Amino acid sequence: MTTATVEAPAGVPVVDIDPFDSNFLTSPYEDHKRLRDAGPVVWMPAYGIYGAAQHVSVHAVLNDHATFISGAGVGLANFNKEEPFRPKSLILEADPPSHTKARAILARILSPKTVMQIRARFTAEAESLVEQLLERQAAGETIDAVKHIGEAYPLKVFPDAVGVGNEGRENLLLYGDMIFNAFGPRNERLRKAAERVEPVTAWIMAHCARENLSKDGFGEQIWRAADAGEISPAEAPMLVRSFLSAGVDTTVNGIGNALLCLARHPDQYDQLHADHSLARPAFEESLRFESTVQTFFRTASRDTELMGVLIPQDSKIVTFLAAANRDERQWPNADKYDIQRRPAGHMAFGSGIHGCVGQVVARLEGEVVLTALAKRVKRIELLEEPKRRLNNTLRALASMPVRLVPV
Ligand code: OVM
Repeated sequence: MTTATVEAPAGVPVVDIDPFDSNFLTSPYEDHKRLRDAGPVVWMPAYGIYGAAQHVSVHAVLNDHATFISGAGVGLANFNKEEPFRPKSLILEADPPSHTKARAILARILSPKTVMQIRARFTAEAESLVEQLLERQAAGETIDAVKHIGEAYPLKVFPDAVGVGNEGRENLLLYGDMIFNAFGPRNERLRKAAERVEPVTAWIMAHCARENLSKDGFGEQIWRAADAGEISPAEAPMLVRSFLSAGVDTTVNGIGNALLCLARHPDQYDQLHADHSLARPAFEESLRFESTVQTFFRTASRDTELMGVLIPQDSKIVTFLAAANRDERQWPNADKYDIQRRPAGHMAFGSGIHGCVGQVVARLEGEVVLTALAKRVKRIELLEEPKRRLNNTLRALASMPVRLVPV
């Protein structure tokens, strides 16, 4: 579905691509190149929005948070003109000064010190998962790298860390699919995901309540910030909601995409298998090569100029994080998956004041899963072509039957 075409502003390269079309979402990389090559800032008549796909322009937008604000929504919808899909996130869809306060609390909870405390548990869970999967495979079961690793691992460790009980955790995947679709247009994909919006949202909000969170998790720490008067008791469940919104479907697909990269590039897996210290750089390169969050939007808070293009106040601009991560102006052999690369400055976690606040936990999950596999598995063989789960924002997978060849 495309909205009415708004007239193209003079002097801006026009790219007539629908970035929420199924073909685009299935294989975006050639269209990403078209977007980059048209210029640092383009006009997209399909939605009447500006677009940035080069590394330099994505970086410029995300690092000027006063001009390119988040409070009017980080999806296609302009919250100054239309009702948000759900009550706004206190961190994602907020600007300073209120953003600063929410960010400080989440950053303290998701700190490197926290990672030191959870590391042993996260490692043990990854090792026992791989062990268990090898046993099930030996007993004749087919392993699905999406369901049994990409989904199973984050659905175990992250809700455990937040302090959410075991019952109904599949709601976290349904909710993630819904909210990441909701950053795009109100197309068929969103309508389908939103069919179950009421029970799923009710489950999520129930698990933001203090009495449903364990005493030793990240969720309870939010409530303690409310006790201390840093936030109001009404704000606490909304910040817990951010954990449950941003912490699962992202790492699920970050891990899934990494496993697909490694299965498709056996020479790269060989290197990881030979040197487990490559787990972290391999995860990082996978994030660059197949960025989980493909796009985020900003809204111009005033008339401005971006790399020679005039952008009127209230315009929406989409930043193609995944295209920036394949920009040949930034990365030598950008389309080569190379786990030795160390792609510092990639945009998969965003950039600037809204850069992923959970990235230390995401990296921990990726690292320990890849390390556990590298130790026990000498090759990941694809048994069938993996199936995609198309989402307006996420590069997501539905299934990936594999054989894990044990050492
Ligand atoms: C939030 C939220 C939701 C989705 C994504 C995200 C990637 C944050 O509710 O704060 O960050």
